[in-house]
Amino acid sequence: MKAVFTRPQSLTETPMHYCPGCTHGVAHRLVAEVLDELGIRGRTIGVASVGCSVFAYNYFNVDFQQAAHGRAPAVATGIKRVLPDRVVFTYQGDGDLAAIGTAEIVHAANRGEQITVIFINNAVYGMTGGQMAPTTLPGMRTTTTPFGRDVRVAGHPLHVAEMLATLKGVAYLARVALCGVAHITRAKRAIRKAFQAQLDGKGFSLVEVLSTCPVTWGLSPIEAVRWLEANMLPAYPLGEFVTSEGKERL
Ligand SMILES: Cc1ncc(C[n+]2csc(CCOP(=O)(O)OP(=O)(O)O)c2C)c(N)n1
Ligand code: SF4
Repeated sequence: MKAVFTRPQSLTETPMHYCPGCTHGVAHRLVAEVLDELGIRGRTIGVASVGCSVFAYNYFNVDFQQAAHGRAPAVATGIKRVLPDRVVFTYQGDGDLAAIGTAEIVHAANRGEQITVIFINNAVYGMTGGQMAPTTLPGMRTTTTPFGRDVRVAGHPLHVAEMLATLKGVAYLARVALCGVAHITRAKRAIRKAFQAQLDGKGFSLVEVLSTCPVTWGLSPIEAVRWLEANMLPAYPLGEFVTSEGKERL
């Protein structure tokens, strides 16, 4: 019988703990498929952040290091500098990367560290109950903005991809979304290019992945995907912001 669906070698058989409909699992699978296809599983080291993806080390079948909240790019920098022949990536949520770890990500990108960052933007702090994150949309209700995010009080959403795209150390940078097959296919292509940039020694690479958090958004999995399409896509334009070839289509 022809196998049409198999588990990537770069994922363990551990059942994931994510809530139904959460796209963390989709993002994990895309990263794992890319590691398999590039043939780099045996020399890849992941760095897990704090947040819902804290247990990523249980799911990826590669060596993993846990970092304190926001510090994953600094830990990844150390690993890569000591072991330059390894492929090093971080997997971070928006609370982790864009709030507590803002300094780490900016400086790692600016230094052009040869690491790859998978940045999950689900517009909230998922693990701790759905508080406002830097990426929360204006007017969006969260547990700390129960009447909707008021930008006069809470500031404007942070556009991480656009912000980091201005830095010279960045070799590849894209924003993708996990809503629908076409978007997921493009997301995988971007993740592959990000790892390839590291393999080619070109510098820092990052893929911002617009993701769902159905539980803290208070929506069903399908409603959450539609909400992402209707609200996050207009606020966070997709595409490649930095490539070695200049701007191009995914
Ligand atoms: C230094 C530090 N500050 C705060 C926390 C509490 N904390 C754990 S997870 C989390 C939110 C993570 O949210 P995000 O990074 O958006 O990831 P998600 O859970 O949405 O995937 C917070 C604030 C912590 N563990 N360590
Ligand atoms: S709380 Fe949100 S981000 Fe965390 S596992 Fe559940 S759906 Fe996913």
